[in-house]
Amino acid sequence: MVLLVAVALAEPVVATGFDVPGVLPAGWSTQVGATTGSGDKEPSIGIVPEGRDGSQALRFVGRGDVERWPVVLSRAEPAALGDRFLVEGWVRTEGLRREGGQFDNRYLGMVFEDAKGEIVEVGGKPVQAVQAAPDQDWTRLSICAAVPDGAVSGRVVLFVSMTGTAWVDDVSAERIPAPEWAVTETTRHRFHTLPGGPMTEAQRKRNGAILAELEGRLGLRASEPIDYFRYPDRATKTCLTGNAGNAHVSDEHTLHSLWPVDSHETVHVIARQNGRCDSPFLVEGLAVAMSGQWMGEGLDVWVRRFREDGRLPPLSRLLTSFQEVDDRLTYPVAGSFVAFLLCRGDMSTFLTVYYGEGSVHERLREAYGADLETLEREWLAGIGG
Ligand SMILES: [Ca+2]
Repeated sequence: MVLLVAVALAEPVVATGFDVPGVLPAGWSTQVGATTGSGDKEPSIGIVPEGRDGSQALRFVGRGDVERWPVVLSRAEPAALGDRFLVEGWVRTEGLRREGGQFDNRYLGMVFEDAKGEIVEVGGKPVQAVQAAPDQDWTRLSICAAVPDGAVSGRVVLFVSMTGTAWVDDVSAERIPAPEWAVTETTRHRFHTLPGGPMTEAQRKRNGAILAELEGRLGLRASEPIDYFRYPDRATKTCLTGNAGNAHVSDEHTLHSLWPVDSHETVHVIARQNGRCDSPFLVEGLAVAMSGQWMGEGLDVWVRRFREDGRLPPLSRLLTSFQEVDDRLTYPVAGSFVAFLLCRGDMSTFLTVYYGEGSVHERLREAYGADLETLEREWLAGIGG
């Protein structure tokens, strides 16, 4: 986060210490954020001389009999898709707890609105926010909020809708311009890097070699050059892409990674350039199977361990609910099963299942002449242990 601000001059749009006694800063307002009854009793929200270093601060005092909970909002600032805002603030809390039907809101965040003033949700949530701890001394909270498609403005939002006391001071929001990526092109890649997250010449060559090797093993070619974005840290990747994972693919020629060399995502990109696979189990299984290991250990070692622990789910469940199961379990299991299929048949047989239509059960039966349960038994028998 610090790095982003350092490499690209950020433009502050909101900055207040809540230092005018008794009144909210110019442009700030309140509106009802939640109700826990039909009454109009509100929490005490005001500016008090209890800020950091003896200054004024905004204070929320909630009680069990409150039924109408206001949010505190900054004025609307223009926002456009692609913009990001770094929202920061200092928060102190004392005894925050839910009573009755209260909601667990104790956050600093940003809310975005469309041209009609309607909230534009992000990932099913109205606010991109960071929660304060229930009891904490002055702590700096920060959140990077990405402007969603359709939004034209954004506001900083502060919300406490529970019993207890919270103080907020020195709130700011900075517009973070697009970062200045350094680009190095090779025949097959465009490597994009930021200061603090470089990629050496040897690593670029290694990525090129991995691409060629994987194409050979898959029998597929990535016809388009690959845009490889390497991030210096997870906070920067999350802020810039909205995806907090170690690495991901955003379209058929673009991968984003924390690592300077990435084989797993390269498999995804090659596969995506050659068609669509509708099964996350097969997509991740193929990428893991190609590397032959998971977090430094053999795939079958993981499966044996899960079986001994009683944690190995039936494959039928992974086929339907892959994203609902812990990925520390799903990835090596899917990888091990796909590796088994690649031993049982050849790559092109597997790819008919991968790119096939209809249920995965039917595709497996057609390609391997056996149903899922039979294949699963064979696979586990081969793993032993
Ligand atoms: Ca202050």
